Amino acid sequence: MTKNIFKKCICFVLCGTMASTLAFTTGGVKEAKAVNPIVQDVYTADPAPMTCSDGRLYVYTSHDEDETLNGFFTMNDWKCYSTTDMVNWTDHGTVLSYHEFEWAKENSSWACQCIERNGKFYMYVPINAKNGQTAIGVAVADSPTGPFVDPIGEPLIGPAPNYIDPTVWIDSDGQAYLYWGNPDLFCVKLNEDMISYDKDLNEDGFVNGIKTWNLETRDFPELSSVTDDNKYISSGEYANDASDELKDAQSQFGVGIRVDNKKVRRPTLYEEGPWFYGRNGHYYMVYAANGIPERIDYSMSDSPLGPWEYKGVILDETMEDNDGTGSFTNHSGVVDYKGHSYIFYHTGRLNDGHGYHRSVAIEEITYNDDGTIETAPMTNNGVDAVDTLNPFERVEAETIEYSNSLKASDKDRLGKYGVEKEPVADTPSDVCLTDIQNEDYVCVRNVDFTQWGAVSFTASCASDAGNGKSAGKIELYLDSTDGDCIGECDVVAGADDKTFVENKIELDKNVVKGIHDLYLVFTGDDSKDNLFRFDYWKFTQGSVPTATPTQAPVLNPTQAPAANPTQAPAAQAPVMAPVQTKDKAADTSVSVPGKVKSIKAVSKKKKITVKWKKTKNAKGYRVRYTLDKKFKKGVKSIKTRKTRVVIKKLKKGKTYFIKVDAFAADKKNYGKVSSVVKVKVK
Ligand code: FUB
Repeated sequence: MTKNIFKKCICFVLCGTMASTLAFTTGGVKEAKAVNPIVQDVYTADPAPMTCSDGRLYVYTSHDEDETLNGFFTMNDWKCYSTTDMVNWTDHGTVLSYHEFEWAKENSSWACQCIERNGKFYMYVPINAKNGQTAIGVAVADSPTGPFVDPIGEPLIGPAPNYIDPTVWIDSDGQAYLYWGNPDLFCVKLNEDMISYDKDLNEDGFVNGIKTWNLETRDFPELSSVTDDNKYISSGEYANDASDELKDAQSQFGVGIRVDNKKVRRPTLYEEGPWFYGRNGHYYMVYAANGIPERIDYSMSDSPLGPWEYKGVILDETMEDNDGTGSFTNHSGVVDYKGHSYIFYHTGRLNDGHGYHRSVAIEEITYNDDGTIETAPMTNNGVDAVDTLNPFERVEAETIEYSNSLKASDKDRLGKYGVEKEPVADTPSDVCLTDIQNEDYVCVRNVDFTQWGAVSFTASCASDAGNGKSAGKIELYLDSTDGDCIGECDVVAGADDKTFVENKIELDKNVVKGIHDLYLVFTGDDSKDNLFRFDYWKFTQGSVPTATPTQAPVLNPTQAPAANPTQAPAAQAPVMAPVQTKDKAADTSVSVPGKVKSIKAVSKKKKITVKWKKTKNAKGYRVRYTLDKKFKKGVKSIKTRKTRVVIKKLKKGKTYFIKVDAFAADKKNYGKVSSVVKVKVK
């Protein structure tokens, strides 16, 4: 990459020499990359998303160590990432480990969940107690990223066999429920302090504070000697012999063939990894189901304590059009954010991925009017952005959509970057990007430089290269590492590797404008394992003209022209329209295309071919399609320069709604949208 970079790079220097006649194209070919898995430098599993009062969406994950010991889960700590747009994730590093719990045995940091209450954050974790049995612990923090501490010095629940996978929800009346368990399902009603429960509760199915759904073979006498996996469990056959309890369990958590060592071990589909929540008056229990490989199923109820009713499959890699997981377990977390609904899960899709090297992925999901959830495909593409990234506010260097880290692909870099605690504590974020080697890069997506452009770039870095000496460079590319370089920032070392220094270069605001994916490519001494630590970066916006009646600037709807306008965190994860990427900051001087006419669509073999007439002043077209008549949910978009597209991998039997509009040469101004066509997929 280096030669390429230097050939293409047009350098801007601090003293302000500008390449005023810069020939620049913003349309570099986008590198083939997938958004799933969302973290590429470490293995992450068991995702637990949480919307936060700071407006960000956090996801807490367990962490599969690179070295798998004894051919089993090797997990020592929990990690945390956050986003405001669903595609760029800020790495907050390790936020908790089993070391925090004095009563814990090593290597047992399995699936966790965190929840906010009254300005505090409670993380529920399964850990092995010193006696080897599992237990549910709790840790509390004043911030979503910790530090988390054990407030009680003992397990919250247990130890007891198979106490894993806690999930927590605070209902609208303020009552918090904690569910957990494999293969039985348990529940406690947490006290308001979130770190205790009433152990004397002995009513409504609670015994000593715990309500249990018995879901193992041994719980049903009629299954105790069964070795014929079909006799009781295959649909229908058990019906005559099964007790009412067994029938009830199966109606709540599904009926399936569940065989382990030739014994029928699980009489229902429920396996583990419950995710409990309420939404629009319905309660949901989403869980890993159907044994190995696990898929994600769900049950619903009108009450937080059941009875549950089995509702079906949300994610299943064995279904058609799935990109697969490559992991024998699965574990999900479901959340609404900025008007969209998502399911987080894990796969083994990173380089050297497998059942003990898992990685977090996300899909968008759709709720039907009755609250049921549509089955979703598991994809490599992941989800679309729901917001842009504001480069005029400090952006943590560990905010990343994609990086060429070790595990992203076997073709990628030889080392891997990491995050580490900052050696200085006076910065808002306490981690920085580290282990940066020559030709590493990170990409951040949908960076909105606005129509007024960016005039400078600043990067805060620390290095041991020697005071005033060069530690390397950060090269900036728009839309591709193969695209044109918009600037090259020298990283100059400070007094020592703990001293962060701001390095600044000037940019041409006529070049760095609009919405782009930004690639930060690190270059320097090839022999160094860590060129520099990188704490944050930011751009400075070009001056914003004052709006007058005759000169009104065209604003995008989420962005006022005042200083650093975007991304003000809203109190409660506000509902926002999905971002139509790279079509903001419209320029009124270009010829706006007309309305797209004569749109026709036909379906064959799970594809839809859409055609329309050529439109005046159109540089290209945007085709939007969705299952939602109102175009509010699950809208996907394809851009093309032709007057025809083939939409692939659609759901057979589903009816899609499609509309097309044309964009101008500036790729920002759009003409009127065509009429909507409706097509059933064949
Ligand atoms: O990550 C360890 C275990 O694997 C979790 O506790 C289960 O939910 C499964 O994902």
